[in-house]
Amino acid sequence: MTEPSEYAPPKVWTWNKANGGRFAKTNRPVAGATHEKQLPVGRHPLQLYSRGTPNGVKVTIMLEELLALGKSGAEYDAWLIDIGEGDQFGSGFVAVNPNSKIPALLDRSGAQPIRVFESGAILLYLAEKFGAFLPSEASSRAECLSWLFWQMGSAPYLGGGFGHFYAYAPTKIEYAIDRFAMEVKRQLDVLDRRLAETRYVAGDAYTIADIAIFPWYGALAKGWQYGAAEFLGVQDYKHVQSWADMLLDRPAVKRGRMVNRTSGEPSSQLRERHDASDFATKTQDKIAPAI
Ligand SMILES: N[C@@H](CCC(=O)N[C@@H](CS)C(=O)NCC(=O)O)C(=O)O
Repeated sequence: MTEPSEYAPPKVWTWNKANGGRFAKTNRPVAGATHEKQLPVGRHPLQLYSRGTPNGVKVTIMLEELLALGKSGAEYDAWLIDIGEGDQFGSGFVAVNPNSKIPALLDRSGAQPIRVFESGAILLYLAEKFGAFLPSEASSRAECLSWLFWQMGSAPYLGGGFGHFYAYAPTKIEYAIDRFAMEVKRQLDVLDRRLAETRYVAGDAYTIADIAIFPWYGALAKGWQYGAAEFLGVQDYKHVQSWADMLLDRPAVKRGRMVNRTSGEPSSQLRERHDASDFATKTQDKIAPAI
């Protein structure tokens, strides 16, 4: 083990902006809006304010799956929220999500707009609204919700714990990386053992549990997260690998992964989505071709 730090916490913590590391520009110890800014509103019933991160992609996959099922009420405008520039602290965004994090959804299909924040709550809201991807029979429903909430409780250890200390922290702290690598490998094993027994996470049917888990643990298995594929030995989780490949074959998953994406191949980035035809005409390679 490397030398422990000499740091001794003071009696009372104070906000030292210079210590904020990679996210210093936006991280704050207080909530609320920093500036007045209204959100744009498009023509569809559902307005999504998001970005193509794992939490954002859960919702765009769900919406594309609903549309693929023929649920036309799931038509949506996906607006890009630049969380690196602090868009999540604009007054309009904070009114839709007081927690200032993407994704946030505004359902304008009824007499009064309904706001929904937290990706798990958004998946559940959409599943109930459209009667899809959530079993109605009690035991299958319980299994689906158990895995949905497993994801919501587990991913912060993967992202905020492992990903942060392995990829983003200004210094490599062995204790922190060890602690969270162990937990993430345990989580991958939980999922791998489950997927050895069942085709989808909650059983025979594809559900919001798969839609929630894939953008985090499928992406980790495919080596897209934190440059940590070899470090975590992700190839060893064979059932997670084949489940992720199966989901990746779904056209709605392919489309959902493109929405609000701002990095990677220009042809894979549909920064805003306002119409189904945008996938063919508005990706970055088409609207901002390289010179
Ligand atoms: N539990 C929340 C987490 C959302 C979240 O952490 N969003 C991140 C991007 S993936 C974000 O908006 N970060 C901006 C910030 O923290 O200021 C959910 O699942 O919706």
